[in-house]
Amino acid sequence: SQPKEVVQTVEADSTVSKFAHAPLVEHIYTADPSAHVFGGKIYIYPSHDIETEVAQDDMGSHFDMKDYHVFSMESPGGTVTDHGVALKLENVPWAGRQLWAPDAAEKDGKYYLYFPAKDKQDIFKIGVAVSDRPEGPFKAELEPIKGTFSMDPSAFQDGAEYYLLWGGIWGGQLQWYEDQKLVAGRKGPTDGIPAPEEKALMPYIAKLGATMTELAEKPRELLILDENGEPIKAGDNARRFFEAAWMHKYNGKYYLSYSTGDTHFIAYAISDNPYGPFTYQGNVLEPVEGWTNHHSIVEFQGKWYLFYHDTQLSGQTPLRNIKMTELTHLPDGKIQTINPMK
Ligand code: FUB
Repeated sequence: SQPKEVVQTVEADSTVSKFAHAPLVEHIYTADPSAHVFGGKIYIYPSHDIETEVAQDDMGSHFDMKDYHVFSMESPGGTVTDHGVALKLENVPWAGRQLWAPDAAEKDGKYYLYFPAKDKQDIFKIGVAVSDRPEGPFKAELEPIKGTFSMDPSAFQDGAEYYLLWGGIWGGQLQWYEDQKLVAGRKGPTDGIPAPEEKALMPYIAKLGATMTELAEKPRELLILDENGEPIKAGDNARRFFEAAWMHKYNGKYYLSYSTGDTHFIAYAISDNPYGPFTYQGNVLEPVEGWTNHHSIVEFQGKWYLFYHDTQLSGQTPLRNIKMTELTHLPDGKIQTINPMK
């Protein structure tokens, strides 16, 4: 049966100062908000956090999500509509557990939900589900997308081209791969993490094929360099990639933003090319309440917005709430760092 829509008014007034840094919804826990503008409306594709009996561990087992809800809003600060359950874990034939951070893309009137889940062998893969409507419900493909691994997919459209980005270390399992192949015997969050003076693990990108349900090419690493043109090192915890890769384009430049994980920043790097190399610039967002930091950046009616989460409603890391605030690109192309408390 079709889930009932829940409508929640965030603020009566639609000015930025009124909505900035307030939870967008309070009736369920939500996290990892990927936002896009489809048909003139803002659609948000978040994780749906739930309370669980699963014990906390270093691989993030306590993030035990079982479905996705899609939200929409006509304008920042306006009414937020919960369109109900868009996809359930039990309806993904290959998945075993943990529906983590998703994203979506639109092409030719069809909508594609990209999502990570652990397969029946407990290995993260990235799946895709399809709908005729931005809010779903989505129907999952029978198998994960061939050639993908790890988690946190995000979709980036550049004109007629669509790309998928992904990856995440520790609980995201990226450190278990060499040359994109799973190395037998790697099990824990640090098995396979390079030594501190070695190059950090980087996110991946691949162009999507015409069907949007397959990769059109072998995935490539998105290299992030420091100010001297050297790859960011694995021990540079305040700047190295951890998870939550997101790409946006501003003034002809490509911006790659990502979470630094254990140092809790959303950092960013800039390139002239979607495949990189990218040069580290600084932070988009300072640490939020709760361990994880995960975001998206989207333009709506000429203004830019940051979507992110914290744990304001629960005070507990696995029970998060999504938020949004305005984002500013400065005249030199840098992003003004956002303090989540202001
Ligand atoms: O929501 C589960 C995981 O927590 C996400 O996939 C990560 O990015 C972190 O936010």
